[in-house]
Amino acid sequence: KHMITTVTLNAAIDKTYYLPAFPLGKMSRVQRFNAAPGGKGINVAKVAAQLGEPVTATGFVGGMNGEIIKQLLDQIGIAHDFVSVAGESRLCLNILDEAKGTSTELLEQGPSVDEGAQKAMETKIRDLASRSRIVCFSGSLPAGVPKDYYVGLVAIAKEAGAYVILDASGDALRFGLEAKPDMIKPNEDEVAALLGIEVADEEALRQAVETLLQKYDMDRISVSLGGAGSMIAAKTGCYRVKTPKVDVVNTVGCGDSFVAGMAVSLARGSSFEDGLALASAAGTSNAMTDQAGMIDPEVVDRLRQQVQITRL
Ligand code: TA6
Repeated sequence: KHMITTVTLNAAIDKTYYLPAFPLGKMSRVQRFNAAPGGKGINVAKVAAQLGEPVTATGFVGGMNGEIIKQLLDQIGIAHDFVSVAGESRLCLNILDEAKGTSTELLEQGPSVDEGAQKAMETKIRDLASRSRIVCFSGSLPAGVPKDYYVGLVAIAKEAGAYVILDASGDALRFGLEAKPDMIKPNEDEVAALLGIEVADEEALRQAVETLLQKYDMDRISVSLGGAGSMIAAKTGCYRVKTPKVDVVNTVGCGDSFVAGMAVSLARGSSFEDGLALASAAGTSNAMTDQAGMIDPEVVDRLRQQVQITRL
């Protein structure tokens, strides 16, 4: 079994507007836009598929937007197995101001998920995880589910024998940690918040991630440092990863692309360092494209050879 399953509890249509300028309080006509199936887990699925690994996307979808999300996934050949809910899946809008190079995200709340659907998801995860090597849970929790909803789902996936990646933030991450996922991808602020400390510099960050890793008996913790690369703690030590400088077009979805690279390398049984290079290259390649969850496999191949990994 080497399939990857991605879980997006609040699936979305990611709509990107490309504007030469974005004057606030003024009317703009949108000449160029793109609509894609999105939400963090679906972005992970798209990038894993582009890297050539079999993947199944699950999560909650609802209404016409839910139908569109499934159709868009069909069009790009990604297998999916969602739980349907009442209400309408959300639209996540990313407005790229091409002059300023800024990205403004407007994320709808999405549908509320009732108890019946919550239970149905537990059954779905049990089934998919038993056939998967890796299960990635990504993104915020939808309305209607308890704050600790990830705890039960992560536990089910682990019991079924899958390697579990949890990419969430705030309470969803804090509670989810109790089920001891194998990997998490918090940012610096989240690391500080989880431990209730301040993280002033990279040395403090190293100590903090190592503490977290031991506390929850995890396999690895990756902390993105944006254009400066990332830091990753694993059982064998802590590493600083530097990625090559590139022309950044759109950073939305870089974290998801990193997770996808990690999941692919774990599914393939690659070495730790090769996996780290692939994940970092996938994240960087995503930043060079104008769509979230989009990479260029040839660029990834070139970049992964330029990723520098130093043991701290
Ligand atoms: O990581 C980027 C992104 O996937 C956007 O494309 C958008 O769909 C958003 O995240 C959703 O994040 P959330 O945490 O609310 O699921």
